[in-house]
Amino acid sequence: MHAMSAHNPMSARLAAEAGFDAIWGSGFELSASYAVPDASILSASQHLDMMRAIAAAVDVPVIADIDTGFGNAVNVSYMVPQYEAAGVSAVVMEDKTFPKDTSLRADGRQELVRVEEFQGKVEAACAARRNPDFCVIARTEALIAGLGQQEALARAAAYASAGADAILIHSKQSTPDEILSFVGAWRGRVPLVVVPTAYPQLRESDIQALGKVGLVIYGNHAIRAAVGAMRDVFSRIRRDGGIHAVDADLPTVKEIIALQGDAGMRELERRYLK
Ligand code: SPV
Ligand code: MG
Repeated sequence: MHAMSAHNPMSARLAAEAGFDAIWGSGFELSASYAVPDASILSASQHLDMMRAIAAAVDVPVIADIDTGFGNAVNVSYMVPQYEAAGVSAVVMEDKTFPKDTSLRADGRQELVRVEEFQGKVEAACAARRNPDFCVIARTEALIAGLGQQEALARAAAYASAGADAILIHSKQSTPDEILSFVGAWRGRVPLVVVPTAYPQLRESDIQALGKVGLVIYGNHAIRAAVGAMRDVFSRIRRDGGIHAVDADLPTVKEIIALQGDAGMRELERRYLK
């Protein structure tokens, strides 16, 4: 299964249209779209509201990135049913301290909570869900924090025994070695989740061949694509002194109208405007 990041309903709709199996409700992307660091700066309700809007816009499952769970196990217990009610299918919660720092920044502040504390948060998340099919994915940042494979494996096993349905193992090394070694050593029964942003050379076929990875998340490609495209078009318009040259290179207004669900609106008009 492959999930593409999204920061709003339109990016989610484009990801679904491209054929991704799920939407990654990325905290990094939402923070970036507000032009703030991915460091627990946005509120839980800002993220929750966006997940609700995304879930309403697509038919594929939404996997919500709830960072550290917005506090302790009590906060997690309160938030999980709200994500479920918002139409989300899974949450990913990481074992960092609140407020978190983003994982992929060089020299970020990466402090982990005690294993027992995070087990309590995983247990609280599992107990709080109403639909047994709702997935609780525990994410360990042990490799990101530089604590090594033994610590990462121990944490992953502890979180699986606390009830996590899958373990997200994150790495920021520029080669896949660290992740490949972890996956090879993983003896747990639950599947793994990987986010190959930092080691993009690892392809889907390589990951599938490992056999233990159930989900690949592309963590920030929607916002990076959007930033690149906007930068390029905006600078061309300034340079060209108008929109005459870029116009032919952009999606048409008609295409945007279609993506806004115009066909559905016209159908409602036909049926109900009397
Ligand atoms: C996100 O997309 O918000 C993630 C993945 O959590 S990462 O930014 O790589 O930590
Ligand atoms: Mg995140």
